[in-house]
Amino acid sequence: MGKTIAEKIISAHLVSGEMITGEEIGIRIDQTLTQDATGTMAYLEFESMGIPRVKTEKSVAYIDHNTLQSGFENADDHRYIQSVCAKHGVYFSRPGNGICHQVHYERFGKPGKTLIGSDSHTPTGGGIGMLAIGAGGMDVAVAMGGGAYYIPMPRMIRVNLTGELRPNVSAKDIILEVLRILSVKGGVGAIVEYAGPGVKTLTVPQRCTITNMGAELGATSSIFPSDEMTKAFLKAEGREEDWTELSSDADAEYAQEIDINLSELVPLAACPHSPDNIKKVADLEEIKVDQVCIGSCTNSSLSDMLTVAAMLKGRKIDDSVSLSISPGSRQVFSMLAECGALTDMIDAGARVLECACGPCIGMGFSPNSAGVSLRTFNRNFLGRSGTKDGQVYLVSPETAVAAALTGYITDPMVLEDVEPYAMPESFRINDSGIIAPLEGDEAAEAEVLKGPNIKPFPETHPLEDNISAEVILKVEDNITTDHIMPAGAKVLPYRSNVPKISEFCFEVVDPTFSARAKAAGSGIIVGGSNYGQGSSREHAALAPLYLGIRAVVAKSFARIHAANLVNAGILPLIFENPDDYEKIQQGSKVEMKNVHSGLKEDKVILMVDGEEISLRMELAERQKAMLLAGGLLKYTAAQ
Ligand code: MIC
Ligand code: SF4
Repeated sequence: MGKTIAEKIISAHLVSGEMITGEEIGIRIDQTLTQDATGTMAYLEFESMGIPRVKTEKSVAYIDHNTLQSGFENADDHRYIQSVCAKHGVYFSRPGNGICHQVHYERFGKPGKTLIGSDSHTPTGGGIGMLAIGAGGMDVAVAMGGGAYYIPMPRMIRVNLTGELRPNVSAKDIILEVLRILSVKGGVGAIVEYAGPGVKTLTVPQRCTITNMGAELGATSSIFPSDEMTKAFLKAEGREEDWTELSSDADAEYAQEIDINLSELVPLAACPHSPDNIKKVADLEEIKVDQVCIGSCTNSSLSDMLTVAAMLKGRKIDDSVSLSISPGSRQVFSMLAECGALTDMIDAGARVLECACGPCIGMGFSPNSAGVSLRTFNRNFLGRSGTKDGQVYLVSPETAVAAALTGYITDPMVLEDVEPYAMPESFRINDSGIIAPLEGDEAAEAEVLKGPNIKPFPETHPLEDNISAEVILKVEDNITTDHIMPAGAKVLPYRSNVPKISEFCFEVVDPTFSARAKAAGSGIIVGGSNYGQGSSREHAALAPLYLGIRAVVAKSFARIHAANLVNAGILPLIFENPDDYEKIQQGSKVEMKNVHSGLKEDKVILMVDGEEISLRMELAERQKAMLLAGGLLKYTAAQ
């Protein structure tokens, strides 16, 4: 039988398991990336393994999230990451050099290679034909140490693209259409491959917009073939030698297929507060807009920025709208400056921000009260913008500019056509924002600098045989890691300080959660389906761990979060019968006996108010051993 692109890469990197859908496989990892908000933990975890130098082909640390330095905390964390990277063989991308995913595909990504990153949008790299997967910081630490990365073998979804996008319709509209069809749960356990004649009409940056936001499908990854378009991109980046051709076999088999005719697509928007709440932009035109933000790892490439500049050129944004533009990388920024496009943006009234995540992670630029914000980003979860009642719509750069100019949500197809972007023959290459690690004695003698904000990893516990606990919180379907562990300018500086950041755990859902959990000493959380979707932040497991959470019982889990729970030694359990969700209330006292023997049968009985509820486990043998050892770090140390 023929293979899909992902199956080819997996089979070339397989170190354990069989490629049977749902079975755990271990794959060798060629490259890793971290960003600063998850990176401090990942490097503390790497240091605790006592391995002098990373064993990957390339590992890169980016500083792009916590770039607002309103106290010593973020600056201390940046200095720690820089020093630990210099010592242990990791390339360091300085603050201001750009957003990790954008810089990584520009400067480091290679078709056919495996990449894991401590950020859920790592699959962006699938746009150049990498198998790129988001993971928890601990998994990245283990991969840097040469360990394999474990996932359930994904099923394969194929999206057949035909036709060609019309003017002012964008790659963003393609992924919004996929989200409309599949929803935020539709990609769980899957790799989404893009195929068909429409593929060759899409440039690498357009492909990366699509693979980036594939994270919102819950997918393990998304991938495009590596073809002439990929070759031209790598050549323009001065890296033609990194190109290899990659495509699926004609007789490869897929679990599901979707057809999208690009010629029929129209501008779309993801309405508040979920990336799959999709409507046609043309149907939203009465809505007044307060703020427009252009950028993020989804839409900050040179092509996106040149489109934006062309639409703004010689015009002025509406007086009622505040517009921010964050170019994705120093390369993009400097090329905008060089060709004058930056001037067009500034003259039109944009506030040009640093090349960083910025407003996407609530680092400034929060909208006004109940403000409508159109963003070219990938997530619009409740409260993520920093304004709890902010109304965030996710749109293409074209739709974003149309709103900035008119003050209302406006279909860009009614505006003048934007000239299609032609990729330059060569990009401006200046890697001065990337610092290579030290070598030899210099590395061995180098000091690692830790500020007072960096606190040790919280204590994990071997799984108890009898768990008796209170239900501290009961939540609904689609709870995101932004609900569990909010980000934003106020909270992010404590990413290296779990005791402190735990005070904010579930703040948007129930501000009393943290204090109640701590007082109870031992608790469980009850969730609905797709619990833990979104960000890869392992703090969404570490904070509950610190607050005494022993298990999470849900209808279903998102992949990265479920893995993070196990890594932290917290037991994820699934209702055998989803209707039993109704039988457990917040505040109930529950008991689970003989959990250890339950591990062997993948099930356990939970007693609540004299009733028995059957729970099942979806755990690989390795994960069971990890839980018994008290999490991934203790398990790895014991090996
Ligand atoms: C996000 O987009 O939610 C983040 C912030 O990049 C996270 C990582 C984090 O929380 O630090 C992600 O996507 O994994
Ligand atoms: Fe940064 Fe936003 Fe991308 Fe996350 S989604 S990496 S916060 S730009």
